[in-house]
Amino acid sequence: MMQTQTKVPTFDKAAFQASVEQHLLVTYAQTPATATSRHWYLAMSRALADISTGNLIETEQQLSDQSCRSVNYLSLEFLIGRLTGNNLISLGLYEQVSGAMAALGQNLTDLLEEERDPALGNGGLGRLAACFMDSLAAQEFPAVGYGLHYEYGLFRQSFDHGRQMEAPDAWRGQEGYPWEVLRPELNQKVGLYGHVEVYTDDAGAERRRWVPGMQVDGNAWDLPIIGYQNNSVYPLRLWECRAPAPFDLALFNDGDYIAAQQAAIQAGSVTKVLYPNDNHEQGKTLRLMQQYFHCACSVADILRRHLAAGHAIEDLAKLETIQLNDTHPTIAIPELMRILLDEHFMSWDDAWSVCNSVFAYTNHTLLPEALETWSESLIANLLPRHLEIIFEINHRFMDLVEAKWPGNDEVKRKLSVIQEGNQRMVRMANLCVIGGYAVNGVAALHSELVKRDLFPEFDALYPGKLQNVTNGVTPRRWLKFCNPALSALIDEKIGTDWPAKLEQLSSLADFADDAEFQHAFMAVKKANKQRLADWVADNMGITLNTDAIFDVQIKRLHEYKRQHLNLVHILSLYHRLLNDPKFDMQPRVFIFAAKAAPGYALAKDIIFAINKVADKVNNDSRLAGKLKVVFIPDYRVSLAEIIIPAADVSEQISTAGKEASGTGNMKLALNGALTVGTMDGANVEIREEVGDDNIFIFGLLVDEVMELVQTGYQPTRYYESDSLLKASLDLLLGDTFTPGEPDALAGIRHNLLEGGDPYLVLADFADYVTAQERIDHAYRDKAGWARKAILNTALVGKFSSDRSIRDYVENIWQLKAVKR
Ligand code: 26V
Repeated sequence: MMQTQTKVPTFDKAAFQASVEQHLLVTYAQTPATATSRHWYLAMSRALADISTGNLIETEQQLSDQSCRSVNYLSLEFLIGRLTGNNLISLGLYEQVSGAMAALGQNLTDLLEEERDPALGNGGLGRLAACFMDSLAAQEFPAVGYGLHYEYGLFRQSFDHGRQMEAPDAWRGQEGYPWEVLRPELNQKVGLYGHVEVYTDDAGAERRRWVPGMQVDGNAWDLPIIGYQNNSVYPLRLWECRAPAPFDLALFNDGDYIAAQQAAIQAGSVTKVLYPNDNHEQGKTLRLMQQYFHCACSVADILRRHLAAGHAIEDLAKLETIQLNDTHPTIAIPELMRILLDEHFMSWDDAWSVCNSVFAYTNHTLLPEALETWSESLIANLLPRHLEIIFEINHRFMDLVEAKWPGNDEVKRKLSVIQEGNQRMVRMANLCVIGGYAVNGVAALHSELVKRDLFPEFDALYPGKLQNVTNGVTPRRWLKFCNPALSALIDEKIGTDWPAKLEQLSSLADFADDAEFQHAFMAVKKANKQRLADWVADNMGITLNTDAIFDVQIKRLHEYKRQHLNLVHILSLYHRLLNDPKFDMQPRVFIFAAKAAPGYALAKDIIFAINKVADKVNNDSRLAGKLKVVFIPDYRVSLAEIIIPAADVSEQISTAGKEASGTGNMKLALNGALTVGTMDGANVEIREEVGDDNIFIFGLLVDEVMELVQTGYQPTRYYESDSLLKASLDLLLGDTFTPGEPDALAGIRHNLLEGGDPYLVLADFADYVTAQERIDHAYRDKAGWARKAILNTALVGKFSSDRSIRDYVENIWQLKAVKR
């Protein structure tokens, strides 16, 4: 066994205990005699936050003193998950604090369960931002995360007779979140509405400036991002909007008192709630206010830091880069232009060259309904000066297009920031590509499709600007913390450096055929399955057999992710178990967890259908326990941390070309689950790493999907010619699963047949069934399965977000690590 040193700060147990008791008393008005577990958790976390806040301030000072180049990660979402347990690992204090709390009569594991997840994101994009912050801090690449301090995070989900119900998520509780610290010295003021004023400056030049109609306050809350055992702490700075009362209504909107009041009320609720849509843009004013508020506060803070450190405004791009997480913070581009032009009086060309070397943009989806456009009239009303600047950017860009493709109006129409029509729209993605120095997709395949299908002309116009950075996940949270038993086993075999150097896992491959290691590895898996089974029994009253295959699909609910393909396969198993005496299968538990956007009716119908099928299947004694279906409510980071270590099979079954990357696929493989997946997103690269024998690939390829759609896809043909498919879909008719309510599930069947099956579920069904049969067969060979599972863990080191961040650093951001 290799032994390695980790940096652990000295820990004064007595002083820490005193600090916890001090917080109990002073912050929460409790004594050890009156305190509940929740009070103990709060006081302990505050005591730890005292340590990290000190390190945060010192790190900030050091980076400012040394004039270090930093990345500013702008994201409307940071799905950070619970911080306390993870921070204990990063601080290297898990064992010590566990001991200190035990001596106070408290069990650390129980205390950690008291923390509510800060659910400040919807799914993949927000979770990626959280993993990236962790990896920036772990590798000490100077960074600030900028986001919003939503009062309510993503809604809490429950089921009422199988239907999704939504409730508000007041994640901070009554006492406030113990890890956050308010930074009043960083507050900003943000304008909204108003008009553009033309004036003559002292030199006699005509100038323009924005006179906002109202102003709101931006309050800065910092959460510490603690570097893994290195003492660097970076801020995740979340802006909270406060509307100062009274409003200057006369200035804001002469005459229309009611409209002015309404706008003022809206402005006061800018950061009330996270928008729960994932991949669907609705174009609401409040959402644009959120985006602008986020950008205005963040850009102002970046400039404040830059100028306070004594740098010239012209040198901004030398010291700062701004990464836009999808198009949600696009308005930062015209905002920076406005400040440079109107407040620093730079020439257009100088201002533009600064912008052009500061911003970079990540694209996370090709789905047309998710590509943001904002109506010109809405922007004109809320941000009149920004619209002028957008027009000027576009005007100059059109000259560039004309120079490249003289007289070609079609290409101009396509590339223009302004989309013509009876309502003119501003295309945010085009603005990002034009306004920044780099654009990246999030997996190799996705980045190719960005170049080939989404932005081919931009690729021709700006060679090299369109790049790839394959996503990754932090191994600290997604292996070391969530799977302590597997982590201990890995430590024993290869030492303890792997959480910061995940590529080292590859040496585990040497043990893939070692019977003893296989046994130990599968014993850990079994224990993790038991932990999940206990959770399900306690919270849902369903008993699970841990000898069964745990087959997991956990992600947002969306048609393109095809939870309904999984469902139709389950129906086919149900049909065969009941009707084909020769059919046999390994016992399987299908586990789902997913939230549907509250306005997405079909997604909610799919949840309902899975829940109804689960009710029937789980209680049908004819199935002899071979088939169980569990839909775990309220999917969130802390649930993923229990489900992922327990998974045998990882469902990654999106229609090829639709899932930009996926990151759950990486977490599951890292924890020894075998993927059943399409050639989509990062599945392609996972297959490259683990090898064809250790993954179950099925389905149409991207180009086959496109060709089938172009030549006229007819799902009914598949239905008519495949008796198993027909029988499975016909189970959705009648009241087999909805006693007394016939055809309650027929909407899904209708979508797949008459509705044209937009995501080609039926086209991929037969191949999916075959892939599932291969899984069933492979699982019967215990040693063979163990080998595959071990090789998955061993061979996915590439998907550490540390590697993703190094790719950004080397190919886009050009940063240097700064050690504390
Ligand atoms: C879009 C919208 C539209 C407006 C309302 C709010 C909202 C919120 C989020 C989104 C973005 C959806 C894009 C997204 O999450 N993409 C996912 O990004 C992951 C990280 O790169 C990637 O792994 C997933 O494949 C991709 O679907």
